[in-house]
Amino acid sequence: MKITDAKVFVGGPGKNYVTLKIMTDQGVYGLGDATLNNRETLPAAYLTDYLIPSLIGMDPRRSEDIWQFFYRGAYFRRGPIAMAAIGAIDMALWDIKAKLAGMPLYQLLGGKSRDSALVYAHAAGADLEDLIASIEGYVAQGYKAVRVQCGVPGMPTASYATPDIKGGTAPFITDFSGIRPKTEIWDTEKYLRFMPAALAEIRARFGPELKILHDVHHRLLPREAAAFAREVEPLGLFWLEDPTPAEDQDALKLIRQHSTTPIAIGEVFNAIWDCNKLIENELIDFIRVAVTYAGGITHVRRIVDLAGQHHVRTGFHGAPSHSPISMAAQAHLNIWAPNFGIQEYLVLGTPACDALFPSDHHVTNGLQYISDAPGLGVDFNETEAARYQYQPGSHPVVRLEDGTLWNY
Ligand code: GCO
Ligand code: MG
Repeated sequence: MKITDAKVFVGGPGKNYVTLKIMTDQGVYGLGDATLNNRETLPAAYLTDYLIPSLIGMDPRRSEDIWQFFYRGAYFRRGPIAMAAIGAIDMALWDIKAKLAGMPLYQLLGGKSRDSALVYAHAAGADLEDLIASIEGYVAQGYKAVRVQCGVPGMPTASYATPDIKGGTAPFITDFSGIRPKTEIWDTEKYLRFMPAALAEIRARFGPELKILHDVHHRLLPREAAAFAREVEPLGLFWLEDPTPAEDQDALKLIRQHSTTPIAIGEVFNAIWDCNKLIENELIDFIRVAVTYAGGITHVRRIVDLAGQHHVRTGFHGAPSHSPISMAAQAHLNIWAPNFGIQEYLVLGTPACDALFPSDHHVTNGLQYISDAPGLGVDFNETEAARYQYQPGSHPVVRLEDGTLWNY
């Protein structure tokens, strides 16, 4: 069996999804997602210029050897661009393998460990009242877990992932007005004075059952993060995410020494080597990698297994930039992983998105139910794809009030 061709598409409804389609001499094809938010043309070029020419002619069933070939063979290993490209190939090969077996992918991983997988939605408000209304909306839809982000009084701009005005909708992270980033202003002291009390009000308002998550988005220093985690400890958060940038894995020790608030980290990691110390030293509770830029199912499964040895559960990244293909790959891992925790899930199911990526994976009452179709269980409509093209966009950058550049 041989790979005969592979094509890359960039575009989608309001997103720049990078979709890989691998064709074989037996008519079976596989799909992968290489979307790297706001750098989409780069994994696309890495695939087209460097990987696909070697891929053609290979036996698609040898997914392990193909992964090793592209990872070890590159010499310059890792990094989000290369790992997103390798990840897309890997997803597509597992799609092919499961289609050949006539089974949904989760059966090849070891079968179902649960009937459905818990997901969380994103609630956001320009202020606390606005945020509470947003949470109420998700609770009314049956969500059991909600990430809560709130505008901070006195902060000169909106905070991370919050609307500019009351009643507004939180912007999708990407600003499509061009490549040049807008600036958000950040003030740690204002945030630290406001956010723990806001979380306490949310807990009091919604009671003990709601699973409350909060994303600090890398903005605090380790000592500040430790103090924050300790202060909110009585609120029983489901998790506190990215309290501090994780380039320094040792920084997480300080947080752990001062608090039992569960810590989630890893959406920007590309490899097991970014989180092995965090996991082995049991400094985190949830690992947030994504099958896209952490090298696909083959590599993420290794991270999940390492995590499982150390009481670390999964909480895969599911920002809106992930296409239904990687969300499907994660759905299969979620239904299998013995150490599954939660899945970030933002409503993908707009009519335009469903038309581009038909599937019957679905979320009801805050629970994700998996498709039993062979493979990943998601398709790609090339006629629909022809309607879209790449649109340049960017993340904001963050500065302190005096102009110092900070972590977005
Ligand atoms: C999350 C994330 C994202 C990122 C985005 C950047 O927890 O979902 O923090 O929303 O900001 O992926 O491109
Ligand atoms: Mg995050």
